[in-house]
Amino acid sequence: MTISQTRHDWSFDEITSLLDQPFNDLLFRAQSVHRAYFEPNRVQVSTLLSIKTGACPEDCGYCSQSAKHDTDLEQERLLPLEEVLEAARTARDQGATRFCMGAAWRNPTDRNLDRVVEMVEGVSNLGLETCVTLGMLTDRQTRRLAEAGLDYYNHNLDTSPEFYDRIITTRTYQDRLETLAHIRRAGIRLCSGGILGLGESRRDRASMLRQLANLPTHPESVPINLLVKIEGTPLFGTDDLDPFEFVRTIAVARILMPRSYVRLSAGRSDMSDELQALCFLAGANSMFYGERLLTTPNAESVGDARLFERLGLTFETIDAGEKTEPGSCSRQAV
Ligand code: SAM
Ligand code: DTB
Ligand code: SF4
Repeated sequence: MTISQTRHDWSFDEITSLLDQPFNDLLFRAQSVHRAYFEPNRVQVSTLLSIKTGACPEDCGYCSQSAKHDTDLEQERLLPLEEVLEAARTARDQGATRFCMGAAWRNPTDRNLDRVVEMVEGVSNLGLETCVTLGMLTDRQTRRLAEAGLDYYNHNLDTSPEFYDRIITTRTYQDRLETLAHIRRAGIRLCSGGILGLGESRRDRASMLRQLANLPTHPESVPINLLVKIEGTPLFGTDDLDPFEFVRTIAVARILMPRSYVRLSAGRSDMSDELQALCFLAGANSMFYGERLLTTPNAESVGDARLFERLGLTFETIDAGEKTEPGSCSRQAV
């Protein structure tokens, strides 16, 4: 397959007709695109750590950390630097190349940001790529993170603009888009995707993908989460999504954003090995690895290792000083 220009002008109809294709046709096309841009059997691996847990003023209907929901979560203040670095060392020794730190804030205060900056510098000195997700940022805060050498900022659109206010009412879609623009302006790489299984329709999934694919530059990393249903959240008890819909959405993300890493994110612990294999076939080439996501358990590492062996997949590695080049096949397998 020839490598074509990436597009930023996808129409809603084009995207729904991709989602509507027969499953085999869609997967064949997604896998062909994937092979044109990436080593097909390599998966980038990130490890997550919640650096500040719970008591969040936002009301995201899926989230254990909202102060507005009555979940069993234990709140935690911002973790001490040494504890974060210890977790990062463990993640690195287990094969992660990126360490993602998440905080349950609507936005960080400048004082808190000073402490996150120390964490970013410390984790970076361990030879890991850094990612943080801290909520909304001002331009000045974003520049500060860029100066600290932050590699990625995670900020998800979560769902379509049409479905959004069924899930979150304390901030708007436009707020999310503006934070994404601040991050881009500061030259930080973007990690932005969404959650499936919120009760949205296929049209909503198409609309969310359209938002991501028509950004002026595609996010370098596109996490596709499957809702982790958490007791006490408004979305607990939502009907299960047809797993093939999840695979279809990954396949279409791969086709629309061919150079981006598509991450098979939250929800793997509820997926069979066979479903995860289909996600990799559809073009997912990144995942979270390690005991926990933010507040919930992740798929077990021993199971992941076994699955990788059975599928002949390998973890991506990074050479000292190298940074990820999306869709460039510049990395090596172990
Ligand atoms: N507070 C920040 C924010 O919302 O951007 C950062 C942390 S927030 C937990 C990061 C992302 O995790 C959310 O945007 C959402 O996409 C995902 N997430 C949170 N809870 C989830 C759940 N129960 N299931 C699946 N994904 C979830
Ligand atoms: C993303 O898209 N998913 C991650 C990360 N970015 C921050 C978070 C998943 C959270 C799953 C539920 C939990 O553990 O609280
Ligand atoms: Fe807060 Fe982020 Fe959870 Fe929303 S997703 S409640 S902003 S921690």
